[in-house]
Amino acid sequence: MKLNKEHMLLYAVTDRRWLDGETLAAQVEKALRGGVTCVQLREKELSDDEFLAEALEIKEICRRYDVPFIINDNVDVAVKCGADGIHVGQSDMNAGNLRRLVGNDMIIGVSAGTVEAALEAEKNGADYIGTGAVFSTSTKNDADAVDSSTLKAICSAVSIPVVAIGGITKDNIWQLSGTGVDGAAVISAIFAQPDPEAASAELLRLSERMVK
Ligand code: TZP
Ligand code: MG
Repeated sequence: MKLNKEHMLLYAVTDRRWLDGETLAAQVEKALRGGVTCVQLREKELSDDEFLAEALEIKEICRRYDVPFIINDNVDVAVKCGADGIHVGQSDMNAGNLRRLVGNDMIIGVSAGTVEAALEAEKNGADYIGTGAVFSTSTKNDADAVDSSTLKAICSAVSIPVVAIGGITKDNIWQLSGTGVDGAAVISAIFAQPDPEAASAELLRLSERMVK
């Protein structure tokens, strides 16, 4: 699947801490019904076998909605499950080495918190940049802050799409207006909500307004 900037509008990153008896696949499907435009499967605790089994299941759901399915960090799982893409952080493999491993068809996303890191990722073949934390968040304890002027500078420096992440909610997403971002990536604003479908639908509407 070829990535375009509309895929960044509402980018759902999974987290199993709020499953509450449900499966992650069921929650992801609710988010898709609400209109999320990209899904990243982010697993920090599963074994590779468990990660792969889950990836295969959720990939099929994303296919039905024609939404890109991205794997966080794990190249092996991304290749084996036939994901549309892989997302890596600064401490993971660099985009150039990753590109050589996964070939030209896979979408590569890179987290970058500075203009230099974003330009480097773009030069190395990244398809989009994820940047944050743009607001404070308790979902990821070690997230560095990216202030609004850095966010703007990153968006103007690169020509690939940029998605903001970190603490974004329906109440503060409007504050990203004018920064140049192509959308919002969220975890808790969808997966910690009692109704992930309704939360996604509302966030999508707000994100469309924000990027205008
Ligand atoms: N990277 C930077 S902040 C963050 C990640 C994965 C957590 C985002 O979670 P939330 O709940 O949307 O703040
Ligand atoms: Mg990582």
